[in-house]
Amino acid sequence: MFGWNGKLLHVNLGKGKAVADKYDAEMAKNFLGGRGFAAKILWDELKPGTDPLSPDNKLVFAGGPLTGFALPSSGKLVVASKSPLTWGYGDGNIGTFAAVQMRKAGYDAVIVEGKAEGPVILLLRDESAEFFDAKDFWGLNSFETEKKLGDLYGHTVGVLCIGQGGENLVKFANIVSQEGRAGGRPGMGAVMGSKNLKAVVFIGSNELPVAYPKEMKDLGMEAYREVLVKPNYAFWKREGTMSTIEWSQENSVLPTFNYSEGVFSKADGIGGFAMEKIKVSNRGCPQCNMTCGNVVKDSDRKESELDYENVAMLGSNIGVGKLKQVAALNRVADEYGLDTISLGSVLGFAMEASEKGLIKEKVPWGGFKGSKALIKDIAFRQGYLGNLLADGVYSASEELGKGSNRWAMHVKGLEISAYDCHTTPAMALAYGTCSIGAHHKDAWVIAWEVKAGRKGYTAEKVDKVIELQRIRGGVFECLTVCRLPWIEVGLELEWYPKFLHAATSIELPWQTLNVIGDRVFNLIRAFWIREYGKKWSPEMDVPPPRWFEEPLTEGSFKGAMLDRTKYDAMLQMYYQKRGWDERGIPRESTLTSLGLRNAAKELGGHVSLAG
Ligand code: PTT
Ligand code: SF4
Repeated sequence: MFGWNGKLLHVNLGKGKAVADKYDAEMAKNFLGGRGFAAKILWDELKPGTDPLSPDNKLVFAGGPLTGFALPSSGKLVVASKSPLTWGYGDGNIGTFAAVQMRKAGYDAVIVEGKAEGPVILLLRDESAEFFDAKDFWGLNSFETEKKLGDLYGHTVGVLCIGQGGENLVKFANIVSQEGRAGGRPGMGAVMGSKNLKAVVFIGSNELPVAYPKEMKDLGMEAYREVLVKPNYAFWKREGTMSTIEWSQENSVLPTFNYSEGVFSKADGIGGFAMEKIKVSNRGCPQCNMTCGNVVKDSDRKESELDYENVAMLGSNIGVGKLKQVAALNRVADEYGLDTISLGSVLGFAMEASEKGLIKEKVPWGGFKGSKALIKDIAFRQGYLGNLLADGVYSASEELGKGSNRWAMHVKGLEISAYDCHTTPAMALAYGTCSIGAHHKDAWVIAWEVKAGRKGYTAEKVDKVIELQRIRGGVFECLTVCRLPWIEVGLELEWYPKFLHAATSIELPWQTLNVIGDRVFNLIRAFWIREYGKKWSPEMDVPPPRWFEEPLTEGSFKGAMLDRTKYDAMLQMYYQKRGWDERGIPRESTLTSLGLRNAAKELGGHVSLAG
């Protein structure tokens, strides 16, 4: 095989053993890598009903056939597991040297299972796997952990680690790398913590197997050049994702006060232009010439790397209007290894609960010091409120009751990323049907919808959501390369089959890639249904009641909200186009036509499948 290493590594922490397995070309061609491999491995190897925080759960690190080559933005890694937050499929995509080093060590994926007796660090150096006592590391934050490991092994090795959030099993703890890259929103850091795994260090020294080395070199150089000459490149380097704050504010979709509004009176203070004034440098993922991490000095004079989602969720959504303070909250989230989106959501939920008198703790909107203290309580599961919020917003609303589920902002248990959807039905559908719960990664349809017109609940919108789910949630997640060169500066999609051909010698036109996207999407859907069985319902694909019941009270869309009857009709249209029945369960014929006959058989043992 070219492009792929053809090898997976199974690591059992309980036994202190690592075993390499070969996989066949069929798996490579059918699932590509990254999310595709993770979904296939978790489907095949995980027993339904497994407790996500038990030793039986598996944590997958997976690259794709382009990962690590000198191609635009190819230093990404999928981290996946059964999620402790949602009890469904969970994953994230992290830019890290670990991606490159893992592939150079000879593996396309590493699967970690079992639980070490005490804190452990896993060192994967080419073919060897070593397990180190991590007692001296346990309790360190993610920055301290990386620094200490860097001092030991060099600062260019690949490190994935957890902070105290993961150690204390906060259900939205994520995995951190390179001081500010973070991935695995649905609690992949907690899964790592439950296994007593503080960090994984990857060191690889092999050449990646490439089918056509010269073609690969030339294409890479050409594509990097192409990125540099795109008209939006210079502005992207200045602001990265941060200009989305101004865009969201202008279009009334900036999550504000726990998603009750779409505009924030202090948005100017936290936007891209405000960020430019305090920016000190750019950081980025390996193999990337778009380096979009905006580093600023926060109010504690520490460095903090800002992105749109971090700033909207820890800014407007909780009423904080000073960027340096937002940056300080973002920095502690990175140190503890907590997902900033879920964190901003649970903080907003607590502020609203406090305002409504549902909890005795005082948590005022916009309170910076209080928020910082509460984040620490969450990371260490301290006190009633810290512990309550550490389980995520769904769980907190179940515990509090009193109608708080109407404004607990999640889908399937995963907190919603930073777009208010009172006025955007297609984006609401994208959240409703995303394969990990409410995330924008599969279909960031809102930019298109705002231009195309927000009002309708149309077939065209359903088609657009599916098209984006194929490309973004399917192909980019399986190739495991960053999608931003395409979305943000316009590197044409036609480059990717060419990259694949140079790496693997296989011709996979977009039509075939889209089928792979659908295969993976359906397998992940099957995973959710297998887990939930008879408890599965289309309600799980519906965003929270707030957007259907409480109209916006400010901005140019004052009075607007979603229509539940129309949303339900659009959801049924979506199911039909996907080849799913009215419950949202893939039909047997759909799974079979995607080459998932065995999955259909297995799923049929859990729920009845329509033909
Ligand atoms: C992603 C989610 C996002 S999406 C952001 S900001 W974004 C938040 N970043 C966090 C952070 O930082 N620290 C923290 N403690 N928690 C955070 N949670 C949030 O996580 C990220 C970039 C971004 S920045 C985006 S959109 C794109 N995402 C990609 C993707 O999903 N797939 C892909 N093929 N390419 C992508 N490119 C872009 O990557 P999750 P990163 Mg991320 C500080 O992790 O779980 O996927 O959730 O990984 O290396 O930081 O790159 O406006
Ligand atoms: Fe990483 Fe940004 Fe480059 Fe994507 S564009 S690879 S997120 S630095």
